[in-house]
Amino acid sequence: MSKIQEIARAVETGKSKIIEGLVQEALAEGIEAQKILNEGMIDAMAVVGEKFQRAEVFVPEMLIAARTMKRGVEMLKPKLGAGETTKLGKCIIGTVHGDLHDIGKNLVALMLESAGFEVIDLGVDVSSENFLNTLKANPDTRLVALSALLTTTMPAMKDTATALKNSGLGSFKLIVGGAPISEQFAQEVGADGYSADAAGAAALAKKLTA
Ligand code: B1M
Repeated sequence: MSKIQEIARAVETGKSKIIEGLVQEALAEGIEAQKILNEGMIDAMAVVGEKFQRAEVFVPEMLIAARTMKRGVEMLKPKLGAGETTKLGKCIIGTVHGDLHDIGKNLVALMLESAGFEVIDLGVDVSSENFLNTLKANPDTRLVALSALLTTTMPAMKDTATALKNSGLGSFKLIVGGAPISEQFAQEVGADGYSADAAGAAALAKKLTA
């Protein structure tokens, strides 16, 4: 079994105690951090999702897999962040109301930070009011980034996007993303941009705020 396969297996089966060692070994073998993330971890989470759909695993197993991935990502962080020194301004990010998924959002935050944004991460289950209040307190915000992982929280994303766009606060760009989100939905909610993944979100954010 390759190191990447071992990492994927550890994420899938929630072996959080061994993940750090495996990631360290993979890095020592010269495997790129992005490859470890994509093929070892993100793909493994997709497998967990498929198993959940087939009722082969349940919420506790998804949670343990998520914890394992988070520990693994912590090890990759220094390698994933390009450490750009350009200052691109403030960015507010959060997962919308009703939604507790944060791994993808955290990756987007990490990429934005390494692209040069000062990231204000509001966490998960973030209400429109919380986004608006944070924007009020930070009128120099250049970017607001919304994440949603559930089809059932897409309406909350729409509500938040509408509230932000109608607030008349600041002159920020709005980007959205997450597994159920599409370019078309992004346009429907009045976002300035959509990206399918974290690296794309950072590139898009840089372009929109340039
Ligand atoms: Co949940 N869950 N979950 N879950 N979970 C999904 C999303 C699901 C697809 C699983 C499935 O059925 N196949 C399904 C949603 C179905 C749907 O809505 N169509 C689902 C469900 C149903 C649920 C519950 C309702 C289960 C229940 O209770 N019965 C429940 C809801 C809780 C809630 O939020 N209110 C629930 C709970 C959980 C846990 C808490 C146990 C856990 C999350 C832990 C955590 O995040 N801290 C969890 C997990 C782990 C998953 C899966 C297995 C993995 C998600 C993940 O972290 N992926 C997921 C299955 C799947 O995704 N295939 C699933 C890895 C991560 C890197 O990818 O987050 O997609 P992702 O991020 C990507 C892109 O989407 C993008 O960039 C990242 C990659 O670079 N991206 C952005 C994300 N945000 C972006 C923002 C951007 C741009 C790009 O711009 C701003």
